[in-house]
Amino acid sequence: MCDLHNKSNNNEPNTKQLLEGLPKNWGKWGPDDEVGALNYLTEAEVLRGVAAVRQGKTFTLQVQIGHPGGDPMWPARNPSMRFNTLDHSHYHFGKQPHMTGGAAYSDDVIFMQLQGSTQYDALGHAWYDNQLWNGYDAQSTVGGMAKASVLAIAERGVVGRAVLIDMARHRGKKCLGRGETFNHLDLLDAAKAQGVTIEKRDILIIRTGSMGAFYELGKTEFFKDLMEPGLTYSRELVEWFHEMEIPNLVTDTIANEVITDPVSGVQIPLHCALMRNLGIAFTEIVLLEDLAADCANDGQWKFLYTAAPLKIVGGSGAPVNPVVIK
Ligand code: UVW
Repeated sequence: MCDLHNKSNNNEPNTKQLLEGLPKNWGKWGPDDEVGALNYLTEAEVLRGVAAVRQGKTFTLQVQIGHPGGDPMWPARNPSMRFNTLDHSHYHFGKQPHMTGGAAYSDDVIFMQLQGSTQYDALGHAWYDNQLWNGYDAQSTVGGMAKASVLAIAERGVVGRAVLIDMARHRGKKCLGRGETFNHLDLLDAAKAQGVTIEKRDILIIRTGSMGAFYELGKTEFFKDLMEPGLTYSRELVEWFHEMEIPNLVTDTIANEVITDPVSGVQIPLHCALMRNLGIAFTEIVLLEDLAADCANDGQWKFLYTAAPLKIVGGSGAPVNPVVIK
């Protein structure tokens, strides 16, 4: 796990060695930067996104928190729990707060993992070698993220031109298979087949069909020996993301990558190479079924993307409901 426990075990493959010599954007936007590659989304990029709007159709990409079918998330995390603290039952038993005039209202609370739904990861969410994005000390994560928390992304917001690459549809599948991988060359092939160009500074949205499968299969079947499909690590892929100045990677999977690199055995190498080293924002667990079906129907795979996670002080991630405008 990305040296999360700072152990050096000589028998294990090593993230630091794997990523040695690959590009880093540390310092590029100053010593205090906490939003990384989102800095690429300048005013000109926002206008490029606006220029991609053609029809006025809108789509929201968040999965439902507390859906009766369950909350899709990393299996080690716990599902959300929402409770009413005030509803008609309180009025029925005379336990309600008094409101002059007779108006009534309901209240509730939720307990959830901040990464337990569609979410932005903070840039400091994953690290190795005791350093986070921009070189911040891993000590700064203790008790809440003092550096590179999700708050910085939330305060900034994310607006730009996005391109959807439908890898599942490109491979003639409803959903990619268990552990099925693809790389940047596959993305380029799929883009060509879709008739769209991935341009420099595009927000990259990738559909594998995985979230659709969660609701179709049900959570028990979905989580059985879970091995997500996804992007797979290579040095060329990391260099491509760097050269393309991709600000934000958005996918319908839990981890935005195959969790274990099939070649080296290193786990979550793209969290380390793209998020920690290049400062690329990660948005995970989006639901793309409606958007992808619409794009396949009208052939418009590029559009304006807007999102802002919740402003959680010290958060390593936060829920978000991105909105796409075609
Ligand atoms: C981990 O990588 C541990 O989590 P996530 O997929 O939510 O970023």
